[in-house]
Amino acid sequence: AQECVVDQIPVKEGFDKYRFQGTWYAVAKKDPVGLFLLDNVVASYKVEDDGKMTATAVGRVIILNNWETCANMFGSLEDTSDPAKFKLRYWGAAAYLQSGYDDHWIIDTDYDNYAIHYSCRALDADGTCLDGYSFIFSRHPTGLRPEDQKIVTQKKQEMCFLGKYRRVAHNGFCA
Ligand code: AZE
Repeated sequence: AQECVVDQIPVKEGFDKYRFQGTWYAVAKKDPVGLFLLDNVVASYKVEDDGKMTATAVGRVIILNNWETCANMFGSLEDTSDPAKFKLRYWGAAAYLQSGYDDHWIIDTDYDNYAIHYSCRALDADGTCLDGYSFIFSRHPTGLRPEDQKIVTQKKQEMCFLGKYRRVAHNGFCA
């Protein structure tokens, strides 16, 4: 009965934002409703001197009338009582890009190879996620190591997003 209730989805225990710093390549994503980063998504996290985590992200987008560009995005992550659960305030380098305030949960990571991100934007009446997105990140631009794929599949299931992901291509478009 608890299945898929957002509040019950396990997150990384004792998440260490310092070890999470640096570059992460999106290898797969589950899209939310509406505009989103299409591919060539690379995120970079940093813990500032005051202990607050910030992030940048780049990715190919198509906005308004089929205009293809690279979105340069910025974010600040607000801590919550759970070290793996943040609130992400984000905005674009240009005004025509999106801004927002989303959950930013780290479901699992080994810090050196893979990370599983989750964000639910809207809850259904039963507590399950009505509109959410997720990124599978790798430290390696070439993708996930075979030994990490098993863990990722298991976690996709726990997020109730299994079968909803698409591969994220990297072809140098935003490099
Ligand atoms: C995330 C990594 C941490 C930093 C940021 C992220 C989210 C970015 C978006 C961007 C959407 C842009 C659109 C532009 C037209 C989670 C990838 C900022 C949600 C749709």
